[in-house]
Amino acid sequence: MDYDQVREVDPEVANALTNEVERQRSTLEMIASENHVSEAVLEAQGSALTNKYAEGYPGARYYAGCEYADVVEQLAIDRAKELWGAEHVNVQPHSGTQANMGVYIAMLEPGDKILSLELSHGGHLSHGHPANFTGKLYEVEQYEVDAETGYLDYDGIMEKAKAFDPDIIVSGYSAYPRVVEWEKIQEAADEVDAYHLADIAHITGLVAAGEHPSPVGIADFVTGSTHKTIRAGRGGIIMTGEEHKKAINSAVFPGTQGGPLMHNIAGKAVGFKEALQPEFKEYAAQTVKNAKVLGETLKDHGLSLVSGGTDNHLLLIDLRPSHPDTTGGDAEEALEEVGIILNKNTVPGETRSPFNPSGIRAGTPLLTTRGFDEEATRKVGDIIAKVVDNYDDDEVKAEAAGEVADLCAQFPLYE
Ligand code: DSN
Repeated sequence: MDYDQVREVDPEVANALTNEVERQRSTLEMIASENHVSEAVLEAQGSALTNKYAEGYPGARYYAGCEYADVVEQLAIDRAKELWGAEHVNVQPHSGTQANMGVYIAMLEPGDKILSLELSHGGHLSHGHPANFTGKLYEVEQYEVDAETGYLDYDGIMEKAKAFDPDIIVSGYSAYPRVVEWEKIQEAADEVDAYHLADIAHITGLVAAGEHPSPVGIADFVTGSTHKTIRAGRGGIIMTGEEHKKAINSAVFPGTQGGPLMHNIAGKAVGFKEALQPEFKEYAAQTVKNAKVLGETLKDHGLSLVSGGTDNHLLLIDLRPSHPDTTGGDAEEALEEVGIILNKNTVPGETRSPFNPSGIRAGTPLLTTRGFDEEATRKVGDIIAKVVDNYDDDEVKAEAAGEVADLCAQFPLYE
């Protein structure tokens, strides 16, 4: 990855690109929503399809010259149907948020009601946060996880649904480490005659591989990101039944987007093909095993996990019980110094601010892509605990940085 042609035209950008590859190679990336896509996916995303306008859908475009765009988009759709078993798939959303927007615009009117999980309890901006279009266009009521257990409170969701009478209930989360019982949320939606949108952005790959139960066939709409655990080209996806096909397609284009990003759709098609191979199931299973081992290791070192552990690819660490004077920002910064990249995160019952909250979130999708097994992941847990314990001790951080460098060398990336 030398970016020779970019370098000839624009050395400043070329340097930033090669530095970014080097940064990813030489640090342990643990942001739960990220992944390292294959070089095949990178190549597809950098293809000449970026030049093509293809408003419309395969076989029904507004412009000429779409024959290869049609091939690529149809392959992405067919493969997605095979991966997730949905009747209808739209692969055009530019992101997970755009996918959610497609559903809201298709099914709701401004002023309609959304019931969703509160952001600091693991929800997402596009589920109704006041700073997001959802919070401005719709009336929003939010549910929370159980304060004691950190698990979703399904009875509480049912109660809120009855009291608020929403038009849509949103499930699926950004920082929830446990299995989601989709049927229970569907029961609440049925009770109040609301639609159910399951946003599986984080767990698309786990659902496709059978490592997490699927909401497809339960919820009316399933949205996702295509670059997280599924490890395909960057963007979003909407899945639904035949009955909503027309409404969803019209809401994406022309409702909320113009020309689809065909190069990204090519990256989705290639990544979906990779995810249909048997090795992907092993990858997803190992991602979950690694997350569990990471959680156990951190607990052995005295750290507290929201809900006490994980069933999926991520962990939410509440620093308050073990390190009352250390903020998520302190921990994020010290870990970045040693080459472990994760994010500060709010925790349920947050007592600080979203800008410097009380927790950190860590995921194993990227380490697992590099080939980390349980033993190597345990070492990462040891390093994280040591750095959090000694976040202002330069000697400890220098030792940790050396250990991170050794692990990066042992599990090379983009060779
Ligand atoms: N930014 C993503 C995450 O980190 O969860 C969600 O959009």
